[in-house]
Amino acid sequence: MLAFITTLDHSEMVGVNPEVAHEHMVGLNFTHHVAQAMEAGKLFHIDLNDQAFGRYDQDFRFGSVNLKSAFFLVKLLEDNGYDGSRHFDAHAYRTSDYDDVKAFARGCIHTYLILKEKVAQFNADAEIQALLAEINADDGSMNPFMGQYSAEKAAALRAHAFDRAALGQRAQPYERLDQLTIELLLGVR
Ligand SMILES: [Mn+2]
Repeated sequence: MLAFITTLDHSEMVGVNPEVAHEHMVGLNFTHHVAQAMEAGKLFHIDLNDQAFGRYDQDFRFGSVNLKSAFFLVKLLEDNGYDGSRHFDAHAYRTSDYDDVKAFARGCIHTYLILKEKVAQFNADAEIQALLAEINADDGSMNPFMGQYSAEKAAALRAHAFDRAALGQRAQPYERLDQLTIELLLGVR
């Protein structure tokens, strides 16, 4: 859709409205796709709900299935100053009565706000931030290849000799980072 929009006569009028459930149905990473839409300046709206991977279009209460995915989605939106609607395209269980439907709606919003607080906690956690700094350490050697595409850059990248053994030696402590994230979400951190 992002590529298609660029072909329209009035592409500035058109953006996307991605939905958590639609991408989890087919096993995709929703957070990555929302990030791509944000980078393109095309995140015009968002449909927050939840969904088991590979099932029908369930439209469950936000955060009710995959808390970690919901957390990183809220983190993406909040860290990058998304100022559009937080829209919950979800519905309560068929068994819900009127009061339970209201509890469902409150639950969507409450979970979003709890995760927003967890994002602030994640960003202020010294141990988590130290792991991120280690993982994202950058010696600048790839800088010449960054930015806009050019044939020269592509050719230089192709000719670049990567030291596979040295790259493999670099610490990538994602297990430690993920466990701390889980402990934070479980409320024991
Ligand atoms: Mn849906």
